[in-house]
Amino acid sequence: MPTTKANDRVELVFSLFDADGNGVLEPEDFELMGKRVIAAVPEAGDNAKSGMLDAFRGYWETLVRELDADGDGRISPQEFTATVLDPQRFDATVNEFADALAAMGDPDGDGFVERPHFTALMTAIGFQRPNIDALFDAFEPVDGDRIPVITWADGIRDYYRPEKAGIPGDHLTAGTTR
Ligand SMILES: [Ca+2]
Ligand SMILES: [Ca+2]
Repeated sequence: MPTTKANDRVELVFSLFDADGNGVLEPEDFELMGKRVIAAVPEAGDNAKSGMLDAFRGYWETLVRELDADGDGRISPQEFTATVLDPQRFDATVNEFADALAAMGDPDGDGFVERPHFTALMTAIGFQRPNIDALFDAFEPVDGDRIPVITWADGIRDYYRPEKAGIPGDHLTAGTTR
């Protein structure tokens, strides 16, 4: 069974992915969020930016293929909850997304994500500042207030694992649900 924490994490993701706030996920949400996210790190390379947009589109395509139970071309909150029941269907998509987002956070390509880039990207996705700060701290930043790219990418993957609780990503849901 998914942990309560995993359910909280998925509920939060739904509310953020619904970028236009109309209560359902559609392709427009993913275009909107993709544009916001690439605007958050203007100095990122063109490859990182196009990879990020592709990852958002790929995310949507996987969601609608796997979860649109009533076939209306949109994902309702109820349809979305199935992501935690059968997560392996989303592994490849989450991997691509995690790598694309982490790459956006490392525009100089040194293998580390500095706090200002992390904060800008997570703010663009829609997370709240105290949660973002707590998550970055939980990743145990090293010299220069930065974290390895892989730490963040792995953290994103863990976020979607239904069996996980007590992970850094739980800092993102603190104070946002119930
Ligand atoms: Ca929407
Ligand atoms: Ca639907």
